[in-house]
Amino acid sequence: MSSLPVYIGIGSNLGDRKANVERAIELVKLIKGVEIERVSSVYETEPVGGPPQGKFLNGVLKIKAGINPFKLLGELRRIEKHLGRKRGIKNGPRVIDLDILLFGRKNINTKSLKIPHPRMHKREFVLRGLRELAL
Ligand code: PH2
Ligand code: MG
Ligand code: MG
Repeated sequence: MSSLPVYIGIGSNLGDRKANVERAIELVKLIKGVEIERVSSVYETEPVGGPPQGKFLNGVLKIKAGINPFKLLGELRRIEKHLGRKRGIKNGPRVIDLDILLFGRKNINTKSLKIPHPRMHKREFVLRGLRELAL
């Protein structure tokens, strides 16, 4: 199976943030067709946008994905749900957020999935992890 380098952004600002991030990484490891290549440090960041809310823990994962981007999106949504994510206000507080940032060199622009992630270049909390993994 051919596989592509994929970067995933992780964020949490509700509940036990560190445990949420760690459990999410463990669950990503279990996705069939996915291998974790690298994990950035996990760092605390000020919330960007949305209502007043607590600080985030953020990090970035580099994986090798042998599944297509829509299948991966479905798996990440399933993990978010499993960890207790409720869909609420836009950019509001969340137990866990798993965003596909880059999927090889693919460009995807559908309602449910946009790759590269349309706001990643403006978000220091994402760039910090990407920068680390690019070293
Ligand atoms: N995610 C958002 C909105 N704002 N701010 C920080 N610091 N970290 C995030 O992960 C984050 C955010 C929407 O997904
Ligand atoms: Mg997000
Ligand atoms: Mg998201």
